[in-house]
Amino acid sequence: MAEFPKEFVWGAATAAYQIEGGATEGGKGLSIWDVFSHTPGCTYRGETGDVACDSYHRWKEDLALLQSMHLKAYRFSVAWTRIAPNGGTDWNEEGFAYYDTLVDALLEAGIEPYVTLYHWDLPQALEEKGGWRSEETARAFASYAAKMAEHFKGRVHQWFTFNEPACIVKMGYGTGEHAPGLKLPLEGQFTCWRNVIYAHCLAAQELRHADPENKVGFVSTGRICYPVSEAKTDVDAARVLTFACPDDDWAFTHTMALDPVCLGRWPEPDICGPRLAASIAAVPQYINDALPLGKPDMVGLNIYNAAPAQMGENGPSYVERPAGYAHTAMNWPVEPECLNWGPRQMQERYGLPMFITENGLSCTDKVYRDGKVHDADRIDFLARYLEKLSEGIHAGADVRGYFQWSLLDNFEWHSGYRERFGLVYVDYATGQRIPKDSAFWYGEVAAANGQSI
Ligand code: IFM
Repeated sequence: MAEFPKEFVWGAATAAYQIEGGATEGGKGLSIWDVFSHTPGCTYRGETGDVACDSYHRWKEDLALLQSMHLKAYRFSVAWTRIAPNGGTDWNEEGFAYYDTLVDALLEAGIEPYVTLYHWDLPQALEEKGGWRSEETARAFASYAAKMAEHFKGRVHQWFTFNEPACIVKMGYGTGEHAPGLKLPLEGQFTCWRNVIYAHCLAAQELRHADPENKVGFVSTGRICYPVSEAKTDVDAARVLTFACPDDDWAFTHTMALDPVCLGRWPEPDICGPRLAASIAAVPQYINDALPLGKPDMVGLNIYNAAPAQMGENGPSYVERPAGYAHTAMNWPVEPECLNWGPRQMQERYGLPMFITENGLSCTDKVYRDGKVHDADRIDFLARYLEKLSEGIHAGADVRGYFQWSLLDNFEWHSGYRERFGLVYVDYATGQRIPKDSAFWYGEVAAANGQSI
């Protein structure tokens, strides 16, 4: 049994490059993902987002799906290159027109748009001038945010600036698994990091300036550790491991994303590795001065799993999962406690309203002989996770809403179309959408504000 606050927001999430297609239509410019996915060897089977779910043309079907699930909120991202094809201030009217139509139709249907301004598809023209290695990109992002806020004033009030700096920086500029595919040392990655944070702060100021009613959010992902027992020692151990930022594992932490924007300062040196601490100490003063501008009205948390932890003889330590532990098609562990302890730990440290901006799983979904998609694994996963989220809320975490990742099966970055995360199955050959069993189930959950779980 799960219980959620009365005004709890139930939604689903997507991102532009993963669903839209229309890669060269409507005056859109090239993004780093257009270039990266077309570079041999960079994605699974060379797959690209050129067509993806074709939502650029089929968005009405997607809207109907949201309505059929009784969802009152849709988190989607805007392709920066539709609005500013070269990343500058040559605005593209056709790009605005596409999102105008979508936003107006959502509002008409009583579905609130939660707009993410950056879900990884940097204009290639900006990458060629240094990408996130350059502060100019932060300033370009702020101009884009200002223009978006002005254009959508009165229609969009919920804005997330960035989705997951960990993936933008670590995977894009560290391991090179994501666009633009660079492999910089820690110091170079940190320059990108601080520029993303700076961009958020400048953009937050623009969004608020355009309309004081705008709510500004920032979406983080990273390591969460949960205690193996309620004992205070284990609870403390899990918290320490969640927020630690060692040199070999600092990017996938909520600390590095949320301390600067929520607390207006970087993590303390004693929880950072020495190279990271040195990079933090060298941040230019004007960036540090801008941090307080970035304080979000809502913290977005993308939470998929967590690691068990305890207080060992030598201090906080990880606990090995049992043999044969449950995992998803993508091999991510199934760990419902993440939605209980994650938000509680974030509540303690940041004390701000939160949204679960992503949660879900990939399954080996297929169309059965009866023409339906029976994804019992997804239903079981979501029920377990939502029960734990409800527990976390009752324990004091101020979580205002939940966005399922994802509305549709879509282009899963370097994994191409191999992973299916959707509530709705997409036949990529035809674009046909088939709501999975979980879509019907989630629709009932949303309609009953979680009480059907
Ligand atoms: O598909 C991604 C999304 O773009 C960002 N968060 C994680 C999802 C699943 O990998």
